[in-house]
Amino acid sequence: MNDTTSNGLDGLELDVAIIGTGVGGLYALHRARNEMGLNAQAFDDAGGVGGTWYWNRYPGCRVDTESTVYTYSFDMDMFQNWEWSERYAKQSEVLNYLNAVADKHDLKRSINFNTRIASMVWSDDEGRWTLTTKGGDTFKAKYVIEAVGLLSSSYAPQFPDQDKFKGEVLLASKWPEEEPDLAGKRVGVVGTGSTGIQIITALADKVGHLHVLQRTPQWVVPLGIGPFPLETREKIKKDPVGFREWALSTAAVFGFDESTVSALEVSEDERNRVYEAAWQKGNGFAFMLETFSDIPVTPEANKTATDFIKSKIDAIVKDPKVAAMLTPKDYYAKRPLAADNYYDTFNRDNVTLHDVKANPIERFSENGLIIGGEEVELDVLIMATGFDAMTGNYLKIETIGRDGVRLQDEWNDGPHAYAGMSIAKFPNLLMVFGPFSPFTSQPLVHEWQVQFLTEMIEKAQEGNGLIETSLDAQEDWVRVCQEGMAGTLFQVTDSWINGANIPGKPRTSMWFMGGMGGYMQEMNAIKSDDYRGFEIN
Ligand code: NA7
Repeated sequence: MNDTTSNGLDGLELDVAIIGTGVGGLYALHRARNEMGLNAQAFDDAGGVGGTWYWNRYPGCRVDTESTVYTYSFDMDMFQNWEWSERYAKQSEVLNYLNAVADKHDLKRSINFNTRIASMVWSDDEGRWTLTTKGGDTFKAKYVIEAVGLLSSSYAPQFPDQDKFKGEVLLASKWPEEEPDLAGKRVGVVGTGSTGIQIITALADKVGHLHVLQRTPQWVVPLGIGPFPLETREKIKKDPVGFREWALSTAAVFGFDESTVSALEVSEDERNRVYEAAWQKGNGFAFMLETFSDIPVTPEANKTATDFIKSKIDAIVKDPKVAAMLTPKDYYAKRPLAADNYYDTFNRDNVTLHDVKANPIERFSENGLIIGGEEVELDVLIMATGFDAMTGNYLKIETIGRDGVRLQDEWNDGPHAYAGMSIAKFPNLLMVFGPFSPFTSQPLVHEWQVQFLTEMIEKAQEGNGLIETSLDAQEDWVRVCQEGMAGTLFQVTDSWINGANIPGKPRTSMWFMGGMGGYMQEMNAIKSDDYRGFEIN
């Protein structure tokens, strides 16, 4: 529903334009308009708030991070009293929550939905950005906050002859609002990342036959779906501020303390006891980070985890050939995956696993797909093929900074940014969870960054209204981040974390690896040092 006609925005003059109304954008709007009294307006391509939770409504979609840390804390009353029904909220519940926040703080009257920002150009003379919508409207803003999403620029490879296919092709990340009826149908799923495994486990007992089209298997552990733990609710109700402080003090902000024990310093029995307990409890991030400290860092430690998961695959999957196909050959160092009963799903008679690396998807036929020369008949094909992560949405907007510099050229060899929030040569342009942000869960971190960057706007408003980033500070930040990532197995294992999932995308590091604690410490030092690396006047 992208608008290509005027949105009635021509001539608008704003203090702050916010692009995106997901978790980061909504809070940025609240801060700028409600708390700082600025003339702020937000813009979203979607027909409602929610960002990634607006678009990703595919079967089985839910957070796989504890709901507790999927909550804003700026509204302490909501933080303390919001009653999540499940340990991992379903997409509909997250969307309801974000709508409830937007309604309570009366945000929607300052949002233009169905409005895509196509370009923005900085003028030094005016000290303003000129933004143009896809519909051709042009307006100005002193500051732009891009809250465009880490994982929201969909990637959907095209297979030849799609026009010949009589069935339907659905993209998981742009799922139709009206739920398609898949009951009894022959359904194919391309992709076995976080999205694919949620769809596969949700649909296996609902469709006629499920064809899983797997290119690369991934290590999957149980999620532990269940009601929201009462004990946690009590803790939050009793001391919400303390709970938030604790969550932010952990390295990755996933709602648990990361382990400080090496997998290699304990006995095999102890290691297996720890892995078994984590397997029973569920949660992919906890399996990787709460069990031992060095799984994503040391190949030998990593192997202890993959040996354990492999033993589970072999025990659960009845057909040894299928078990072998499901067993990854690379490190457990992609974004960790979790879904309940994932491996059991492949024991079902109505589920067939295809290895589309060995037998590639060649093209569509009228009745399905030709895979390795054979026709697989399908009524529906679901593409769960991921995202152009981190940089994708920034690069979709033609962004011209000082002296005609194009963002697309500046990021040709990979992104360059300072503190995950700003870019040299692009004054007054601020990002929520931009490149080189901390490698963490997002909502509480978005909130922390929005607080930081809106305080910079506050300071600029007291002066000439200009926020700039030093090129030297930016390149130092990038170097430190790259060095941090180089010491991990994430960098050498193909995934969206390093850009390897998109053909032609430069493989690069895009993260601050010092944990949230390290990030806050660094950012607080930057602030006390008169916003070192930024020039605010
Ligand atoms: P991911 O994790 O990038 O997974 C995408 C999947 O799609 C992955 O299994 C890919 O296989 C597969 N893929 C991509 N292109 C093709 C083609 N051409 N043929 C066959 N298979 C293909 O994306 P998700 O949406 O699952 O998750 C992204 C994040 O969103 C997730 O981590 C959460 O944080 C939210 P490959 O591994 O490249 O061989």
